[in-house]
Order: sequence, then structure tokens, then C-alpha cells
Amino acid sequence: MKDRVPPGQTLTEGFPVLHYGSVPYYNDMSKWDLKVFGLVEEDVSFSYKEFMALPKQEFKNDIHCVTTWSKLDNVWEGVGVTTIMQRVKLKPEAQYVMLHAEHGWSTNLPLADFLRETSFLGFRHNGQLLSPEHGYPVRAVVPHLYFWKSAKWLRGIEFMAKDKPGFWERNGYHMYGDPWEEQRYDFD
Ligand SMILES: Nc1nc2c(c(=O)[nH]1)N[C@H]1C(S)=C(S)[C@@H](COP(=O)(O)O)O[C@H]1N2
Ligand SMILES: [Mo]
Repeated sequence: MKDRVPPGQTLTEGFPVLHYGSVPYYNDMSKWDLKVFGLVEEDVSFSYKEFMALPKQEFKNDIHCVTTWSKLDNVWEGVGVTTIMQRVKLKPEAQYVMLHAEHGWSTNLPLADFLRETSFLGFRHNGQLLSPEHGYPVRAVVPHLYFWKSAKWLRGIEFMAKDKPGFWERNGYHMYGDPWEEQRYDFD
């Protein structure tokens, strides 16, 4: 188990809900879109229909929250970042990503981490459509970093030349957030 559970983490069977602000509820998915912008040759936008028609994959992973809970053996359905990127042409200066969520929430990560084959945009967890609390309709999942990098209610993917802090990163969380290095807060 030691190679599955990072230092300072405790296993949970439940699925805690953690976020800042209020849960968005959607009653008209025709108003939802996912925008890809920034250092790209051309902006790309997916409607909910277009997004759900993309090739889907199953992903299995462990998640590690900075507040010290870890949840093993999650089974997700989602669209791989590699699938999304087949429709996006990056400019060579792109080195970082800002994930934008509903209500202006955001989180930053290096491009190489976003592009890993294990990173995806998920809509189903352990057999159930994501509940509103867990990020319906679509959340990012970047399982090798602390779970706060996994933006719920994802609405935008921005490519940037330089790193910039997102919401929690501006409020003292680590710019990178490697659970194996316990990069919890910016003084770690
Ligand atoms: N949009 C948005 N996504 C977010 C957050 C948030 O506040 N807003 N919180 C993050 C944090 S701190 C954690 S630990 C995980 C929690 O996901 P869960 O509620 O599905 O367990 O979501 C992350 N994604
Ligand atoms: Mo968190």
C-alpha cells in the first residue's frame, strides 16, 4: 500500500465534497460550452452535444486531496486530454495551462502534466454520472497532482507561456502540488 498512498494521507471509502463557493446547477445544456483558447492557432469550442460525442475512455486512478484524504481505485469515464488535443493546434510558446471553472474559479499546471495520458475530462465516476457536487457535467481529472488541480465544472482550457497562480494557488497552495513530495502549500 505504501506505493499507493503518499506521505501524510489517510484512506477514505467515501467521496468527500470539497470546493470554494456554490455548486452550479444547469437546466439548459444548450447554453453550456467548453472553450479552448490562449496560445492556440485557433480557438476551439465544444457544445455539450459535441463534447459528449467525442471518443470516450475508461480511466482508473487514485486521488489524493491536500486536506489528507486519499481515495483508491476510482473508475471514471471521460474524454482523454490526448483526444481533446487532436483538435487543438498549440503555439510553440505554450508551456502552462489554466483550467477555468464556473464562477471564475481556476487552477494552473504545467502543459506536460496536462498532456499526460492519465489526464482527462471526466463525466462519470464509479458508474454514476457526476453529481452536481462532484462537478457535473464535466470535470478535469489530473490524478498525479493533488486533487485541487482537478477542476470541477470545467468551462475553459487556456494555454499560456508562463505559469500563473489559479484560485487556491493565489491563496497559499503550491504552484505544482505533487502529493508524493507533499507540495501542499507554497512554503512546502
Ligand atoms: N471548480 C472547482 N473545482 C474544484 C474546486 C473548487 O473549489 N472549484 N476544489 C478543488 C478541491 S480543493 C478538491 S479537493 C476537489 C474535490 O473534488 P470532490 O468534491 O469531487 O471530491 O475539487 C477541486 N476542484
Ligand atoms: Mo482540496
